[in-house]
Amino acid sequence: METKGTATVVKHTGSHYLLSELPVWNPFPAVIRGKVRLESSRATNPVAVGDVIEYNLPADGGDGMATISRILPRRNGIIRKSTNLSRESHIIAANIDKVFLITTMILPETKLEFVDRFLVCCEAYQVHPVILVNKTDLYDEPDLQAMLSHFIGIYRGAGYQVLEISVADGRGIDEVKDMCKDSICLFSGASGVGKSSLLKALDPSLNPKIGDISTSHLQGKHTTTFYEMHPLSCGGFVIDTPGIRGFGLVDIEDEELSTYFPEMLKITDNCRFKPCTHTHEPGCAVKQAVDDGLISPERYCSYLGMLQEETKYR
Ligand SMILES: Nc1nc2c(ncn2[C@@H]2O[C@H](COP(=O)(O)OP(=O)(O)OP(=O)(O)O)[C@@H](O)[C@H]2O)c(=O)[nH]1
Ligand SMILES: [Mg+2]
Ligand SMILES: [Zn+2]
Repeated sequence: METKGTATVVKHTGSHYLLSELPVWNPFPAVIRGKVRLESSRATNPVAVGDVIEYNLPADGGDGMATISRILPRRNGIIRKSTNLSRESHIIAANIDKVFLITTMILPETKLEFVDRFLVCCEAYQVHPVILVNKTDLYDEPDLQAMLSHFIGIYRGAGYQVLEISVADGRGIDEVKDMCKDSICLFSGASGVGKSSLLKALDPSLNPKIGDISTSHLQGKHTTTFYEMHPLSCGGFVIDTPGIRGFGLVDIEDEELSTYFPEMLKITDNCRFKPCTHTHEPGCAVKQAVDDGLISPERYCSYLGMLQEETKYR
């Protein structure tokens, strides 16, 4: 007799998966035999960490490995294009309660365009983002302080939650712990920003691999290479991910793009033309808000960049 069950994918390493019957932590291996695909998906990896799946487990012999037989409908999913030019998309994770975008002002420097693209994807896929600025122990110099307050001003101004933390001196760690409780969270950001270090700070009994910063490139070394979920002793689950380099936008139409900028969405009803691309149209409320200093020029600039790129690659 076969056993059947429902479990969550907690790790994905190429062809193999680890499953656990959350909220119980009992990881066991599984494979996919044949095709298990979500309808209408162009994804290169059809099953992602966080997916809730049905599995079969043979009672006698075989390799004793569970087989994933069905993916249950997703609540949400973080998807990105493998490369800018590619039509293929890649599902990073599914059924996420909260995404922490971990950023740093230096070692490495997080670019605003990167943050904006990431946030657009969160909005598009209906995942709640929280921005963490890590390594605040390093920002004593006045120009770094200025950079930090500029950064925080932009994203709080756009309506996002931004928290200053330091794994090195413990600042903000308890707040992050509280936010992780009773939920499935995902850590994302460039290599070297401290995703795995933060995980370890939240639960010292965990032992994720932690890298260092390359002295020549001042960037991380892509230490974490798998998508993996970890149970926190304080409650909740965190998915640690490999550092991401770039972030292509998937399937977002020009007219739709500004709806993923919350500060633009709020006032777009006031534009004279509907729909309005907020580029050349007279009577545009968004352009007016940029002129009036109510929308940050950096965010607007990122918006224009994304519009252009979408056109270029379509
Ligand atoms: N000064 C300082 N260094 C930190 C802090 N947090 C992490 N680091 C250092 O940053 C380096 C990279 O940390 P990781 O945790 O491996 O970074 P990651 O984001 O997981 O990187 P990838 O796995 O490559 O994506 C390590 O040398 C950490 O010790 C911090 O708050 N302050
Ligand atoms: Mg890591
Ligand atoms: Zn407009």
